[in-house]
Amino acid sequence: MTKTIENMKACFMGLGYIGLPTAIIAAMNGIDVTGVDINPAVVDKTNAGELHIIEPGLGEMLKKVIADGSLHATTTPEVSDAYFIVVPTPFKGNHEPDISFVEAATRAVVPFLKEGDLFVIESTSPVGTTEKMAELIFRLRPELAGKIYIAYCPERVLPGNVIYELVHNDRVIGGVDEASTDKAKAFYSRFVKGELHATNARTAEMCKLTENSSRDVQIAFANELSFICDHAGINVWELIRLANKHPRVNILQPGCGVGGHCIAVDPYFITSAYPAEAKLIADARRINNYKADWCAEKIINAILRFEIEHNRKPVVALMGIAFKPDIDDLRESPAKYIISKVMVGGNNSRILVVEPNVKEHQVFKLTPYEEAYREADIVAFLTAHTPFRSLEWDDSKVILDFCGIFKR
Ligand code: SAJ
Repeated sequence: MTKTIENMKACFMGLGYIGLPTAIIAAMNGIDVTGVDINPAVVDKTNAGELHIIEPGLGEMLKKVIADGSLHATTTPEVSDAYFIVVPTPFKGNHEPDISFVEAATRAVVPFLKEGDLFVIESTSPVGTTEKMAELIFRLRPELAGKIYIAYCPERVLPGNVIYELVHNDRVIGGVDEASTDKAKAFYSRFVKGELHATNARTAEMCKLTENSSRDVQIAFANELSFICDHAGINVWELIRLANKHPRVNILQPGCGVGGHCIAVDPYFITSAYPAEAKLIADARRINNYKADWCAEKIINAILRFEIEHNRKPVVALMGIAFKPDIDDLRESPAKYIISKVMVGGNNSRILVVEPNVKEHQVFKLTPYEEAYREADIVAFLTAHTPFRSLEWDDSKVILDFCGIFKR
């Protein structure tokens, strides 16, 4: 006999930035949760009630679900009624998606599957992945064909606001058949207050890729405007502010490029599969990647010009390493890429690297932001961290404001 949703046991494969918070929220809602991660350090830390990721408010929730036994972590799956694949899907050198983690996690749960179980992929995946994993499951366990429920349900949460968004965002759920969609909807309705929109697995997979590609294209438009305005002698920030006064125009903000693990990655899952059709999406990727090189070149040129004009090397402040404002996540950051390029091309100038959201960095020696701003001849703003906005414009410095701190 299959269990009802009320007394379900769930197994989350992957305790990262999405898997861990989802496992915690499920456990908070009366589900008996096993959290699985291949990294024993993550498992030990989680069982000790300590967060290995940074997410406001989540630490107390983890302590509670560990203390009351509704969540425990392990390195191998356990018999459950529902399995969730929440592992990374990076891309390979040629921008082809790498679904090997999804496949490995699927293979790991296959021996535990039994009639009536639910199997859901949350990892961002190329179109067709859920069907592929269904084929894999039935190849290894043919007796389960037609007897388990398989669906795709992408996450949409914004790091930093995960607890709220996991509960309140609408979600798209696509099963390999209607019964699977219904079963997955019943599970998510235990803790999601947003609407649950039913579709098929391929559409749900494409929906996730579409959301992040849409944002990438919109940011590329803003970055392209920044190139045009630089040539035309127009303040791009003022331009966008004014254009956005139109009731049907909503342009995003230029920056020093697009970073993180989602927006700079997911569009490739479309362009690699549909190269003939996905022209605009591919161009947006190129524009947003080029923006970081363009910023690095601007800084290096400013350094060389300063040397010629002042007959000495400038002090250069590079403000922000994180991939977006007010977070401490430095991975896949265009700012970090720019800093590395300037370190190489900056003609041995003294370079002060600033990142107020982290205490120390393995490679860069960090300088407090006010001190760096005071000492520098050239200041490049790479990430729009809130504290930078308290600095005052200084005419004696060369200021390269790539992320709109002063909007001048
Ligand atoms: N950025 C700009 N200009 C803007 C907005 C963002 O240059 O106007 C840059 C940021 O600085 C950053 C990059 O884009 O480098 C991405 O930041 P983000 O805040 O747009 O997105 P992420 O990567 O933190 O999270 C996105 C979200 N997706 C969408 O907004 C469509 C989130 O909802 C997803 O859950 C997440 O990707 C994911 O995991 O896929």
